[in-house]
Amino acid sequence: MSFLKNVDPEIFSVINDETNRQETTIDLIASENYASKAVMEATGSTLTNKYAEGYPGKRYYGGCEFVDKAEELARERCKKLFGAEHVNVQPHAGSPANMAVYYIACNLGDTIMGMSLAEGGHLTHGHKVNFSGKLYSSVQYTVNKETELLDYDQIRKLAHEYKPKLIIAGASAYSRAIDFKKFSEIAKEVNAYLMTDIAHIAGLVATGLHESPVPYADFVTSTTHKTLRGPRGGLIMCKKEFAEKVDKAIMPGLQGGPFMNSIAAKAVAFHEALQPAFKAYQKQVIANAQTMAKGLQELGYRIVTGGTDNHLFIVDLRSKSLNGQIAEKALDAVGISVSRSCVPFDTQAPWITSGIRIGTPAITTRGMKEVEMQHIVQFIDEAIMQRDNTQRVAMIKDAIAKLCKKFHIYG
Ligand code: DSN
Repeated sequence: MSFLKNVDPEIFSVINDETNRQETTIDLIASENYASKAVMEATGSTLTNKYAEGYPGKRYYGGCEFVDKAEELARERCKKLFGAEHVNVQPHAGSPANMAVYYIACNLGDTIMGMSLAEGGHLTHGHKVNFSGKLYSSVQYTVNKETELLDYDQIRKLAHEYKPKLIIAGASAYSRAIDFKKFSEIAKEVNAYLMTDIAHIAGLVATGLHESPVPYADFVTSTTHKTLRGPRGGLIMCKKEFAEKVDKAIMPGLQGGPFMNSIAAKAVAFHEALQPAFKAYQKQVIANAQTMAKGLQELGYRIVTGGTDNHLFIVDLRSKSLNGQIAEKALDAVGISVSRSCVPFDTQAPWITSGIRIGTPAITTRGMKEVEMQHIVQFIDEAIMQRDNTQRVAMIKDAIAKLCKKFHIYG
């Protein structure tokens, strides 16, 4: 980055510091990953200079012949990866992808039904502080109080009671498989559209390690930077019958010029995800999450739902008389990043929470396997329980930095 170093030493220094932070600490934030250097080269390419409002072959600007190819490659590769009939790769993020679907499926004020944020859903699935809860009448389903699993009987009952125009299936803090077929049956019963948001599990879905919603849902949205390990961004997949509506909802409905550099980087990520190594990676992501969840359970931590089928799990810190905020801070102090998380029916404020969410996509990209998971479990436990012992905290931090040195983020 010699140009950046000369032109803007302050930002150069910030980026260096952040790279160093990523290299020397353990990232257990379930929604993060390390995009490949190839993805980053595409993101930082000349395609950032190009305006291309419209779609391949029909742009409102000249000089689009090469970016057209990039977008066509991204669309075709994504279709192949997920077996989708139509794909729009222009959403800047998951939120506008979801917004575009609501825009198509509903009129303002219509009822939508999604999973509540506190029980593992997402802000854009109808939370009252988000556009989705302000512009639409939002009904929220939760999980079963006993099992902490999605309760399809409750979802069916709510759907029949409120008759939503759109049902949203998908989560950002749910560690078990989602039955998309069952969701589609419920949606059909009440004549609702079904949107599935697979942002978290996209990599698992792409490799067949989680049931695909593509055959069942009218719309499937995702981000591209979580388990899918691409650049930051979003996408929408849909049945052919909705193709034109989806494209129009994104442009001109919600967005202007697409980020062609990001679209090229998405194409690179889809290409990488189509390789056999990507399936092996996703299998290891799950194996690592299961190893960590079991290890923490053996140390007396309660894991929400009792374990995990995917890349993440939630630790209920009430089992150690602690809260999420304290644990997040204690882990930060030794160089482990997690995000605090509500547990189902949490009585703590969302800023405090009773849990932490732990995910393995990033550390698995570094090449860590079961044996490292066992070490990390020990580090987590000690960092939390010995958080007031300054000497011990420094020793754990040092041990973590040593572990990180063996697993470079760009090896
Ligand atoms: N905020 C992201 C997460 O951490 O799960 C989802 O958008």
